[in-house]
Amino acid sequence: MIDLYTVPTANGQKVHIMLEECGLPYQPHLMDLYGGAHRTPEFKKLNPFARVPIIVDRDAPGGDFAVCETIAILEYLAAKTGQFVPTDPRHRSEVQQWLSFVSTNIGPLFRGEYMFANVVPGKIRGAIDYFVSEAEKDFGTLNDHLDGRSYFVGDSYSIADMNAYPVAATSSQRLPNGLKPYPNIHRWAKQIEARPAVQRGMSLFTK
Ligand SMILES: N[C@@H](CCC(=O)N[C@@H](CS)C(=O)NCC(=O)O)C(=O)O
Repeated sequence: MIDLYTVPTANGQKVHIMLEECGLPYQPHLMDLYGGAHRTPEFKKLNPFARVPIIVDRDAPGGDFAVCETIAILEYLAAKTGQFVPTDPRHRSEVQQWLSFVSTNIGPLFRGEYMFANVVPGKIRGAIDYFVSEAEKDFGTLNDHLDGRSYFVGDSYSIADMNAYPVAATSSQRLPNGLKPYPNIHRWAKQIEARPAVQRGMSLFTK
């Protein structure tokens, strides 16, 4: 059994999708971030970074194993199940490159936009516009890459697609024109969205 501590944001949804896709039994726990559930000493023993999502693998060899950071969780579950990562070193590296680009470049831009639009007092227009325009540039990069492709890497659905899909489906709603300027992302996302595991993962804690 895997315990999942999460919220239904893009980061959480990436892990929900992978857990649904790989078929491991898991128990989801909704975290009250506004109430500070992720900052309690008890939770920080599991995740010193005080963020979600995280998983705790109760069946790991050697005892309970907590995995923090979204792309590390995707990699762990792929390694544990032998699914959704290519074995060829070149393709494997490409998967890692797309994981990194989406999570370490695009993710923080949406965090910046969200913070300046909703949390930092004064709604600083210049800061919001900066984060949005940088995110739009990176969506342009994703759109160019997906031209003529069914998946991010090679001919197979992988954790690179699972990591990018919630950004395309959820985060893009915060861009002024959504996915309209990005027809290749839109086409690719429609295909990913048709997967039953993706639908289950995306709906966790949203109904
Ligand atoms: N680098 C982390 C970022 C995770 C993250 O920012 N999670 C948000 C929810 S989507 C969170 O826990 N926020 C609480 C906080 O920042 O205090 C990852 O990729 O998992």
